[in-house]
Amino acid sequence: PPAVAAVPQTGAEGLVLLRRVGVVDPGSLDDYRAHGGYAALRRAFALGPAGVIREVTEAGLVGRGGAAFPTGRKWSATAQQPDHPHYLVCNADESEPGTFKDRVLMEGDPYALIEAMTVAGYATGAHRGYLYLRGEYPRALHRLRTAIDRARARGLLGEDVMGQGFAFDIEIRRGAGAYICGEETAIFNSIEGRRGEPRSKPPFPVEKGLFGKPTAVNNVETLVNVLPILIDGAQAYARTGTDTSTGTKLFCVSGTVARPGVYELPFGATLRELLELAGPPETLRAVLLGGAAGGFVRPDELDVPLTFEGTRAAGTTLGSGVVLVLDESVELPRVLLRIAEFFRDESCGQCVPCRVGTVRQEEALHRLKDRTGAAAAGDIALLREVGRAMRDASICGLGQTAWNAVESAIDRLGAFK
Ligand code: L3W
Ligand code: SF4
Repeated sequence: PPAVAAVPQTGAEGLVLLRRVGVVDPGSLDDYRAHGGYAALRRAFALGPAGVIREVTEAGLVGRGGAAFPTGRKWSATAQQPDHPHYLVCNADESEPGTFKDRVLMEGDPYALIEAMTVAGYATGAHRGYLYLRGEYPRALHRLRTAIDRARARGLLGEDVMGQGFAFDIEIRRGAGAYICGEETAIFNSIEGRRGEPRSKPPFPVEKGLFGKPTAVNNVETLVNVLPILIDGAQAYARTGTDTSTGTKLFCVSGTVARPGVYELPFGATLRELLELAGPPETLRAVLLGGAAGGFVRPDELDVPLTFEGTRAAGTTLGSGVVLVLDESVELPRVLLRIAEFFRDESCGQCVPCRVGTVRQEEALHRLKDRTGAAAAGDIALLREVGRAMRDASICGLGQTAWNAVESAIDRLGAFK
């Protein structure tokens, strides 16, 4: 497939995560090193595992996969577990509709992810890392495989990484097209050779994860952030962004914009600023923020700051950085039906609220395609009831969030009025 363009919008000097994308030769370890590669791992060895966790915690890094859980807390909890071995899992099963940022990082700067995983393994006491890669990313697979082989050949993976007495290696496992395998505990089942179904939490992976052992699971973008944190220091890193959303964020802009692609902006930039960079449509209907599990933003709300706290206050979420732009030509009921079809299709079927609820939701939206006002009231009431049951009683995030976008369209955009 063609690579998605990484759009440097703040000038190359403003880029942190994308700074090497399109600049380095992704196949060359020497080129990676010439552009600052492996300085972060060297610094990690100087700090020691506890020092690395302290930097990541003080930097305020939170997960970029959608849930924004503090990375330092996750690493510290994993490192402290008495049970061994510990594992590291990189969630690279990027499958949220409208999400393609991790792909850009993995295709354009694969050694950065390998280095960041090595740092994470060192900090959490893991000697083995699994990179769970979306099956539909063949170019990323090829480049990551090459990067792992070359890093191993140079002693940057293996029994004695950088001659520091730390053993660490990485194995790639590929998904096979199931969205649910991006859920962290479904990844464990998939790697273990079982059906890709989520497990109930708690216990959280930090305590009982892969093969029942303490496991740190992190998204690709989260891990890559660790490199600038170690190189620049936690305080310098945290100067970008806001108090509670530090650093920069990758946004996946798609839909009716002139320049779709991946944009890197400091947290706190507004949605309006991002749309200006991407070239907004003349007649904007709405923006779906945070993807299928997120919510809609109206044209009069574009000054919402792109932070975890700002989007929450606006009734949506930043999620994994989906920015899906819809103009007036879009038929909203069809978009909602498409989202409902997706969740019905991807539900693993393990728990009743989600297995049945996603079917009932899709049926109601089918009926609502041509209905408004009083004729729609019964089905909207049904959607609310089913949505509440899915949110309250589903095992995992898929069922818990399957009604978010539909609810947002009804309440915030007046769909079916
Ligand atoms: C230790 C505790 N660890 C929570 C860990 C937990 C996980 C992380 C977040 O779903 C969301 C979902 C999608 N001790 C802990 C703890 N943890 N409490 O923190 O946990 P959680 O359960 O809040 O979220 P999750 O299951 O990881 C992620 C939404 O993101 N989403 C999905 C995006 C898809 C992609 C993609 O394709 N790349 O990211 C979009 O919005 O719906 O709500 O590690 O173990 N007490
Ligand atoms: Fe499976 Fe849906 Fe239940 Fe998650 S909520 S475990 S996807 S049936």
